[in-house]
Amino acid sequence: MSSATNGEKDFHQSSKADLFNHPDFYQIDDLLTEEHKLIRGTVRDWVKKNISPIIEDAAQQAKFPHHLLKGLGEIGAFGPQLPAEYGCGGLDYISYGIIMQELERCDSGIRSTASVQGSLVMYPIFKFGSEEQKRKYLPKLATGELMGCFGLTEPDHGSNPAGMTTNFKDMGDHLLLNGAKMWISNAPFADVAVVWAKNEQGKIRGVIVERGMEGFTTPETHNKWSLRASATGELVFDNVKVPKENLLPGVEGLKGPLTCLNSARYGISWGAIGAAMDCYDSALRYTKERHQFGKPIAGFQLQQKKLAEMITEITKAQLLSWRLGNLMNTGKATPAQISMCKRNNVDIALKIAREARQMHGGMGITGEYPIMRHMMNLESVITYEGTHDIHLLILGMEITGENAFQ
Ligand code: TGC
Ligand code: FAD
Repeated sequence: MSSATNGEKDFHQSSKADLFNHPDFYQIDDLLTEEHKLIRGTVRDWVKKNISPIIEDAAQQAKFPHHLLKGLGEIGAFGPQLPAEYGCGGLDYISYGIIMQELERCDSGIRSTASVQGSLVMYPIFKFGSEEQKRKYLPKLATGELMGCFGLTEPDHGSNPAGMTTNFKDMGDHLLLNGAKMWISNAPFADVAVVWAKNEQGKIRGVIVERGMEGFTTPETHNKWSLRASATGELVFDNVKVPKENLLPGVEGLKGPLTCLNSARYGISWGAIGAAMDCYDSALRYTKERHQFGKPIAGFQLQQKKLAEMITEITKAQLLSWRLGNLMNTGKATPAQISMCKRNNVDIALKIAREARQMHGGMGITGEYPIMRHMMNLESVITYEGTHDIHLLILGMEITGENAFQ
């Protein structure tokens, strides 16, 4: 079971109300169903009540708020896009996106936990697992009774996972796993890890490793300036004996983990809009309230330019993600379309966070406002799940047919 330790009492409850209201400049709500809006309202209310009051303190203390996991499971944040027959949400991809948006509106680290659980742990078990594996793990992962992590990146293989050296040997009655993964979200407390490793033929396969298996450790990565409310760690495998039934039977090769990343990257495209909206919403309120030179700073053209450009970029990002969600729902979305959306939306969110930071003046560097936390979080979001430049190269290859990676 999870090594969860931090409870609600470990965090200072802020008395400041979360006043967030989402901008909808192009009436994009008209493109959503009543169910989508209901889901958004439910998640937003839960986030305002449970996460907003403690998130700043969690980030300042660099502690993951474990006590939120049960509630996240209850609101359907874990695997909402997977079928109800395995205890999951049975919702469409737009609903999944909306949930990621509402979580990241508060903090990218909390969205990260949910993305990893739903798209990188539950999805591969659903898509590539045996019926026994699905029945054993998915219902408990959906409620948060079990938490998972996804091990692809290694110390020497980040953007180029094909070069991984983590490997396993078939020992007859079990697999013997050796190697190490780095930068793994949820690793320090995960009960299960979906790990990608090479077999003796050099083919990449997925294996489910459980906490408690001898030789398996998950040291935490400390001193991050980003995603401080998310737990990151390593996965170290020293002659770990993994039962053969823990091998994911349904896939071989790099397309296994990359297929999972399609789902997670899509969710991040919505999540980043959430962070951008929160920065915009806060900047709009602040510039109307803050007076300098005898009037609200919102009355100065330079501030209006920033706000007008922010809402324009948010609106374009909303339309990209909405359209991509519909393509995901019909199984038509391509990896390059997903790259465009993840890359664009995280980029605009980071730029909006930087502008909003300036608009809050000195207050923008404090924990009184969420801006600096979003800004620092987004520095990870623009790097993980494929860096900004890797997504550009994926797009470049799609439109030219030429591979510029190597
Ligand atoms: P390449 O030769 O192009 O492809 C190998 C095989 O994979 C297939 N493929 C895909 N399949 C599904 N979806 C995709 N998006 C796919 N992209 C490629 C491809 O068709 C081929 O299949 P087959 O049958 O021919 O074998 O592979 P490559 O080695 O040249 O690499 C391509 C590249 C650079 C784009 C890829 O390696 C890449 O995306 N690198 C970035 C690595 C990355 O994104 N890592 C993320 C780690 S997980 C993480 O960051 C989680 S953070 C979570 C959080 O906290 O929210
Ligand atoms: P590198 O690959 O070394 O890249 C360094 C720089 O070189 C980048 O700017 C990159 O764009 C550039 N570059 C690389 N190749 C090329 C090229 N061909 N052409 C031009 N430029 C290039 N991984 C997981 O598996 N699971 C997780 O849960 C997970 N969570 C994470 C959480 C956090 C907080 C962070 C920071 C990372 C996480 N990652 C996770 C790892 C993440 O996916 C990698 O950091 C990312 O893929 C980049 O790899 P790297 O850090 O090794 O950078």
